[in-house]
Amino acid sequence: MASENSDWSDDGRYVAPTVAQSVKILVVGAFGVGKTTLIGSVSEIAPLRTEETMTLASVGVDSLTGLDDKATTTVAMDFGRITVSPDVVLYLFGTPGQRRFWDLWEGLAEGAVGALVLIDTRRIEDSFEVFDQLETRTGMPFAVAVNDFPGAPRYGADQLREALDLLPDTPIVHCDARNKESSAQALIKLVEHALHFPASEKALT
Ligand SMILES: Nc1nc2c(ncn2[C@@H]2O[C@H](COP(=O)(O)OP(=O)(O)O)[C@@H](O)[C@H]2O)c(=O)[nH]1
Ligand SMILES: [Mg+2]
Repeated sequence: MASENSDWSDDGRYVAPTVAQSVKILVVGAFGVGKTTLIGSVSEIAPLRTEETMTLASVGVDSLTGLDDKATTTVAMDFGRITVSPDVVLYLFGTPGQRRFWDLWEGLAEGAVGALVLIDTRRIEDSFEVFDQLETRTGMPFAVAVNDFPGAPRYGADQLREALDLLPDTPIVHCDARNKESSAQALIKLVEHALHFPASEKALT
């Protein structure tokens, strides 16, 4: 029975009855750029995380520079959900950027309308393989979200576009992955872009 305090609005367990469209989104990026943080801050359901305490074995494989308090690394993926308008719900799949997880992308990319690529300007080069993977293996539309870490160099959109070799229409937004509103805006930018992405480009995959 519909009431002001219906189950879905109370605790976020259920999708609102007005939701007509489910959109699958990937949240990708190099190690430590804030994927788990972003999904955790926007998700209206308790995010599903598959993180394990980093062992000595991964030290040296996953660069920890600038991430002194990061003690976990995502071994498989994060999952979350956000209702962005009365009729649209986004399902978020956070995917590890490290090359050794690329096979995971194959299945996760299926049916996804686009990807939000998080970057940390202190370590832009760590993102190159993620862009490479997106462009050569999935071909899906993406938007770039610069997660503004304190003390990270601030670059203009033109500088980033050049450094990352992005197409002129690829959106670049700034966000604070810890902030729900800011993270939601980045996701909305991606969805808007993905919906306008020409079908001919999608077919190039
Ligand atoms: N200052 C700041 N720290 C952040 C931000 N986003 C993430 N972090 C921290 O950076 C570290 C890496 O974030 P995490 O979400 O685990 O990265 P992931 O490997 O991409 O999932 C964690 O310690 C976060 O608390 C941010 O926007 N600002
Ligand atoms: Mg993570």
